[in-house]
Amino acid sequence: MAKQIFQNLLLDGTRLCDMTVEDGIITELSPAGSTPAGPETNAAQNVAENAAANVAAPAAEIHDLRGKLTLPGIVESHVHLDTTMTEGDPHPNESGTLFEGIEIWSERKKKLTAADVKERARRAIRQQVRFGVQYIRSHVDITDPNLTALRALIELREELKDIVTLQLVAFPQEGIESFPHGRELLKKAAELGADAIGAIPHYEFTREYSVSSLNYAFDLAQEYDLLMDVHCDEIDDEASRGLETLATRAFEAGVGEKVTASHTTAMHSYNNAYFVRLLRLLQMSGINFVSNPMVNTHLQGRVDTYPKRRGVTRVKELTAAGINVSFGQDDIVDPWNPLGTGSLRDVTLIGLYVTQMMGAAQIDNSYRFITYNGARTLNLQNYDIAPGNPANFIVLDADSWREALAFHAPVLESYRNGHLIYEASAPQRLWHF
Ligand code: 17E
Ligand code: FE2
Repeated sequence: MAKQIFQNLLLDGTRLCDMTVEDGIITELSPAGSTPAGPETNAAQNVAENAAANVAAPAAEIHDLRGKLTLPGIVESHVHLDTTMTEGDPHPNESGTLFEGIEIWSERKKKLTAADVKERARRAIRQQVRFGVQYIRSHVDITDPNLTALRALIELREELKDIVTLQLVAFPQEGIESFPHGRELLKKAAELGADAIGAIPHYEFTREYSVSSLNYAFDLAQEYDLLMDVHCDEIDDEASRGLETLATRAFEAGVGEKVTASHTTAMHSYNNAYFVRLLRLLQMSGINFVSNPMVNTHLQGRVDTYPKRRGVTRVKELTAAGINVSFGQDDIVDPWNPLGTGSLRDVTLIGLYVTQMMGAAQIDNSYRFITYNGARTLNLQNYDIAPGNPANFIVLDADSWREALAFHAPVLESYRNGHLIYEASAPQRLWHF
């Protein structure tokens, strides 16, 4: 696979391009039609013909992408691959609350083995790849004296590195200060090879623990030079204010682009006077946000009567203020989301509705929540369909993002370093009327 030419790919929803790839790296983007035409049917045959004709240019595989929408690999910026596919075990979450989910998981966690974690995570990743995902940030619960899930997913990160980029966050589900040896477990996770450090300030026993847990996690991330991604204020309590501590530490250390606040659902309930004050700090800090609109519309507002809060963070206002926000699914078939599929199209759709980002430009730009914005959250380098970058991209059965979003266009092909990692044929549909 030395040289490949991908023809007629629709970039940015507007530009029809040809793309040259050498040894898995994009070397050139040019207007469609500017690269030599080849038989559309068979790339292998084309290579053979080029070789037989002994043409001057090196033989190239030619792929016609037929003017279909091409995007860089989708970024899942927040999922839990240790808990995936455990829904109903030991029992379903009947209250639909975060807290019941944590209790159920705490039971299930006792049965973890490396083989169990890897088998379920692989199944979830296959679903994600089906929907175009190539980059995944997974939280992994490290409030387990054996760190079974983390060890297993570190192995899987290596085993699947040619298929997906897997980032692992050491996530203290049951607390840093409020769980036995929580601090030591988090440190051990950093030593074992986690990519990022997490925290859960709204779950700690006290406000003081909430602040000290964030300081401990922040210092640890600095010491090990790791990214940070905190489950931050995932509660309908307007007094939950871990975010201000996290953003202040990030601002003062000048590391905002490496720090992420996930969920921040309490921000939905903050009074506007406080929010306006906070927004200035958030802008100054440069931290990233991940919203999980599907799961948080399900989990939040559960102790409200009516009216019921939506409990999704202020995506519209943060975005308008120039702050980076990406979307995640959070859960695929586990105690917090029985119906997660791995499709970030579903998440984006719900996100647009629930945050009322339904203006024309907001809809047309919404792919950014699960592509470029996600890449920024994950601190990815070389993410884009551009010369010099790895040929990591997907082809959707649609002529525009709006069409893909509205009509749930399937992913037809997914390429990673120029290698086809997934393909599906466009469904044939017949209407008998
Ligand atoms: N754990 C947590 O604290 N919050 C969540 N949304 C999930 C797990 C899914
Ligand atoms: Fe989460």
